Amino acid sequence: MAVRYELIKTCRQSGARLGRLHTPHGTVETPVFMPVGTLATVKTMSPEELKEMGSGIILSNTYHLYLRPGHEVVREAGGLHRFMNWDRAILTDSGGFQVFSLADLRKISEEGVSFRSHLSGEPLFLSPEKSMEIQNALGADIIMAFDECPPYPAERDYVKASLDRTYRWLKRCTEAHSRKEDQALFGIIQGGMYRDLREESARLITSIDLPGYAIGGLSVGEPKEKMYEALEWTTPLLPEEKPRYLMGVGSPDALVEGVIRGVDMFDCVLPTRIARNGATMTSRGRVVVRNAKYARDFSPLDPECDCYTCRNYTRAYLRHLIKSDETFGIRLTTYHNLYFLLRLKEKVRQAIREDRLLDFRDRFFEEYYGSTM
Ligand code: PRF
Ligand code: ZN
Repeated sequence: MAVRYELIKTCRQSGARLGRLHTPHGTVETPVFMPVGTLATVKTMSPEELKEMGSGIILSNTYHLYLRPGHEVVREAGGLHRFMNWDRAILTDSGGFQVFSLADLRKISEEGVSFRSHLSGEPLFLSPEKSMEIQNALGADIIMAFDECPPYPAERDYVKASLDRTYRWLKRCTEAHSRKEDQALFGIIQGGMYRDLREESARLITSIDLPGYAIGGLSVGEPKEKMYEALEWTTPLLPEEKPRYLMGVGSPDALVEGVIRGVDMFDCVLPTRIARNGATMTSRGRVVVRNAKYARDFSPLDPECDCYTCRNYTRAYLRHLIKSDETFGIRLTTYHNLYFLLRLKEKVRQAIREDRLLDFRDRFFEEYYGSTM
């Protein structure tokens, strides 16, 4: 098998899992946060910087790379790892989600999704087979099934039809996947916010033996509490010996609450996206460095952080750069935000090791959400 999950221990206080994910491009400790590199780059970060901050796996996107530069170009380059000079692990999403959030004039049928490129307007088509062809050409260590993620809220009948289709599409993905020896295909559980449908989807998807399973369709606009509830319905139905990936979720609270509910892998554009507006996550909560109150603040962004940004620059300087639209400012806030979430995951793993993740959560939330800076 291309990817193997090793469960090391579960936290006696919370039930959270500590593990290792062995991939053809190295081993990552879980729970893990995966920075998002949609267009074959984690915006403004070099691979060296990502490694320096301790990132062992990043996410990239089928939909975007299919549109530009095209998967054939990446194949000719020798695959995504060579193309972007990243020799650690990569996971690619299938396009099933992005085509619904980004493409124009989408039309869904049993065969797949026809749409127009949001870049050129060109008519295109994605299906389970096409997504596998593209992801096999990109060559990521983990590839995702082509699924349908219903919006929130959605009618029960629609969610039911969509989870059934996602299951039929998964079977087509397993047939079309041509690199099983070095690429691990993960199935995706849907089912919206309906408990019985979540359970049904979990049963269907896990009836197919795969190296890992993802939980999709969450963080699509529902209240946080509903997301945690849906997680509680789903993770107990997943096999213990396989990794669980919660797709597109990565706020600090969800990173901790998700782990407590049995999740091993997370990705989110949040740290890189908000960094571009000068918004940062620090040990005492959100700091929007763009704000006027930091104009003469010559203290580090986060006094408790030892990242490159916090060791060398002040809030006043960051504010000046961000306000002046200087790329270096974005690089510095991006570096810090990714470092913050990677460190958070490291602290979570240490708390699991020491059977005190619930205590850690309470302290962390008090410090992050309970006080203002
Ligand atoms: N499916 C896929 N990718 C995703 C999602 C999904 O449901 C989500 C939902 N949060 C994010 N990314 N394929
Ligand atoms: Zn920092």
